Amino acid sequence: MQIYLDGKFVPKEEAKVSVFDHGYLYGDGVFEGIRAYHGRVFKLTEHLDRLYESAKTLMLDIPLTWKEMEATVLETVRRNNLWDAYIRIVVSRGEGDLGLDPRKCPQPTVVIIADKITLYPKELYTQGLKVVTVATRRNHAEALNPRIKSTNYLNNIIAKMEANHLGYAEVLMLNSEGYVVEGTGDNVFIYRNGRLVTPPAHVGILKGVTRQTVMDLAQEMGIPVAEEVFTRHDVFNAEECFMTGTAAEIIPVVEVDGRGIGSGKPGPLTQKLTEAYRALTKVSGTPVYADLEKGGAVIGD
Ligand code: PXG
Repeated sequence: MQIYLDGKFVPKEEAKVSVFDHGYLYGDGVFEGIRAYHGRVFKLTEHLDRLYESAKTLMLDIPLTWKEMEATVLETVRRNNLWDAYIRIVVSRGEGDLGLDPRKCPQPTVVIIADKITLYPKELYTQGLKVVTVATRRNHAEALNPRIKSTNYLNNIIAKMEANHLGYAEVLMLNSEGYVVEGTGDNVFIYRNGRLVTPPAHVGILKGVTRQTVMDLAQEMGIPVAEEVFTRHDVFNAEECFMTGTAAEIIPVVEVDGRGIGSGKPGPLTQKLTEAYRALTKVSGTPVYADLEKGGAVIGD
């Protein structure tokens, strides 16, 4: 495996970062998780835009231009001869001293990993997911804005641990006012009375790339989509519920806090959107290999 680290491609064994890196010491950094399907990187522009926006808010100067980053992501996938991949970009504050001060970190660290994708078990999609809410609330946007995809995921990890402790794999997180916001690594949608609803960004969510893709697909299907706040009560009484994320794509949610959602099985709209999403991933994205457009089958360099 070849990993991009600060301007060079190095073998996995040599891809080492300093223990003085503030990404390690303080979780000071930003990241993206992106997928490639059939030799094309899905929604690369949207992921890179979000990476640069997260960095801007954290006053973190990414040492590569947007265009250089795009080219380097494609090159990382190419060097590893991958067609289907999970890509991780991490930009951390870089090496500094033991204090918090980011001004002591002159050079951000840039890492790009492209690995084989591990798919979730099929049962997750056919049987659906049972989730719970927990006591830990999503970060307040005025404390640590969830729109920043930072390398500090303790809020989500604590919530996930609470769910695990109760015997569940995933959480439906609430904000400090009790509104439903998102999962620990996925956005949430409910469907009721012919309308698809997802929480708006201002309640404190990461604006998921998959979330936007699903909203676009629903619109194309003629299904009204709204960004509105809602509570657990609205979820319990929804006809369908699902979560969206780059890794999981669209996962049906069939139970929340012991209440079965709709029929208690993955709903027909969830299934229809899943099919549409999968169809889209097959045909769209930034080509990794130059002659992909011509139907060539060259793998790697
Ligand atoms: N909300 C949060 C908090 C996320 O971290 C999403 C929503 C979905 O966004 P996209 O753009 O992927 O549709 C995410 C992203 C994991 C894992 O291993 C998940 C994410 C990030 C890192 C790891 O489950 N999710």
